[in-house]
Amino acid sequence: MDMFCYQCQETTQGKGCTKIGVCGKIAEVANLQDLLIFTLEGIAKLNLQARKIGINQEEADRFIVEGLFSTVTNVNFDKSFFIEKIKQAVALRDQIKDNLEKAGTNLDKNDKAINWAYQSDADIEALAPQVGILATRDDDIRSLRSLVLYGLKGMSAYDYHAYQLGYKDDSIFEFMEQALSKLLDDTLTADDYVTLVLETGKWGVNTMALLDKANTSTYGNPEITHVSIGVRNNPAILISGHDLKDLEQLLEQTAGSGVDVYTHGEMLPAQYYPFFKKYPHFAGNYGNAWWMQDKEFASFNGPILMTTNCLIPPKESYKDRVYATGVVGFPGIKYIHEGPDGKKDFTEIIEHAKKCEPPTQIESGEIVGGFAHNQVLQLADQIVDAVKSGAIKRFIVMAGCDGRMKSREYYTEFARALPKDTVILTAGCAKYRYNKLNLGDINGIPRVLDAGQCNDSYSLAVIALALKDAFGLDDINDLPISYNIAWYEQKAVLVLLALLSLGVKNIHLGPTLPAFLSPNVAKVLVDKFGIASITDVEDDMQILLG
Ligand code: FSO
Ligand code: SF4
Repeated sequence: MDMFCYQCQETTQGKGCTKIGVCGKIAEVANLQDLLIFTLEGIAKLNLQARKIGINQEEADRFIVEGLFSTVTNVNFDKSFFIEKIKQAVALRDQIKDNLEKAGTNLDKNDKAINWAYQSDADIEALAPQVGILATRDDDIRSLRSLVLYGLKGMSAYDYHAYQLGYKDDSIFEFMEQALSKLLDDTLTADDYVTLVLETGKWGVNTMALLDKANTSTYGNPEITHVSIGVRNNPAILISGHDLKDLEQLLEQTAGSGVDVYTHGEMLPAQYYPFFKKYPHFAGNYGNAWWMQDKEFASFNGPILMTTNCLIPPKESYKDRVYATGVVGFPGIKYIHEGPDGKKDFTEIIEHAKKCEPPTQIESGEIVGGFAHNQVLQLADQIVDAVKSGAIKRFIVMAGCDGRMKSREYYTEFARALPKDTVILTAGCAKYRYNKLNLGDINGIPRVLDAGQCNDSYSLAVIALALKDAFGLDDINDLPISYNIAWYEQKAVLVLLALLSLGVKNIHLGPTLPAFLSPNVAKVLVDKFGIASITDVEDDMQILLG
């Protein structure tokens, strides 16, 4: 069976995965994800009409967000999950349709997204390969639609986390529905889609701001924190992904059990929140970025809870220790459901941990983080003085993702080669390429300032805007800040669009430009925003440091 997916940086030959994903996603799952999105586009159209007459369903908003999130790279690999989700989507869509018809709305009988039906699973599987991104024939329109769709996927992840903590903004749902419905509108021109791309970035900023508010209101403002990267001698659970609410419940339920909890990958920044410091069994961070999990999960010895991406197909040696929750899935691994009260019962994982050996030590020492906007703004005077005195010549934003490709060693070399009067601002799992290099500090300010998870790239924008004011500048691009961003999956696409919408220019993007940029769309990004791909460390040092 064929498939087509080019949504992440590691896509086959920099063009597209057509037989199986480099990530391990099989063709059937890729196609079912496309059909789920097609059906969500139908729901979006209908719910927009329902909004106009005041009968929109919040259930649909939430369903769209969860559905989109489940199709992000390395979230869910489970065919049965997608068949079930598609069936639920059709049922929900038809229910909104009924309500609209009862209210006297005339619906388009020829619109496949709102009318397709199935008798059996075979019908679903037959339609799935026909509705992917290749159904858009024009290269440039397809490219722009991809940018919007992947931006929306990133947005769904951040909105989902905010929602889990009880924070929602109906205007974000409405924007997502408008944007999704426009992906099927053949009357729109390339210019219309360029506008939509930038709007997606603007709503990306709003969504990240909402999540920032949800996180900091619930767990306090991240603060400078030294995190142990060694191990203790107790059995333990490793928690990965981005969901802080899952972490809270796990810490609460493991308290006093004799089982420690460690973070992995993108869960590391949870250590920076005051709220989580009250748990003495919150033992530290184990390992590195997502792609090293096949070795690190094996040596951890205890169970692992994946709350979001990035999951890689688990090896048999540790598969029975991997648990999924939320929108994560992989055939054959155990799943922890959320109860109707929003609570999850982690007893099974805790009992499992008690039977396991303590983690095998792979590193020792500690790393420092917690430089989100509130903490950095407390240091603002010190930072402004250091810039004025020339002690800090430049900041380099190196946020984004890490990945498997050998070419990503560039980021370690780049960080190492940066002059001693520069400071790296980071967020996301990209940090693991240089956060253990001991790059020192400048007058007490560490040379790697980690703001948090990829969504905390928002913090970096807040910091840049505050520095702009502190220096009395009119243009964010006049700051001594350069951008050398690494991307991998669709949240990074949203972060990129968010930065563009804030007017940030001359972003360097790597290790390769997205396969979904057509030559013309890439040209717009280059001409309008000065986007460039990375070259080599020496040349980029010249370009980015001037
Ligand atoms: Fe990384 Fe994966 Fe956070 Fe992504 S763990 S790659 S951009 O999911 O979301 O930074
Ligand atoms: Fe390929 Fe990336 Fe899509 Fe996986 S997510 S199938 S690696 S393009």
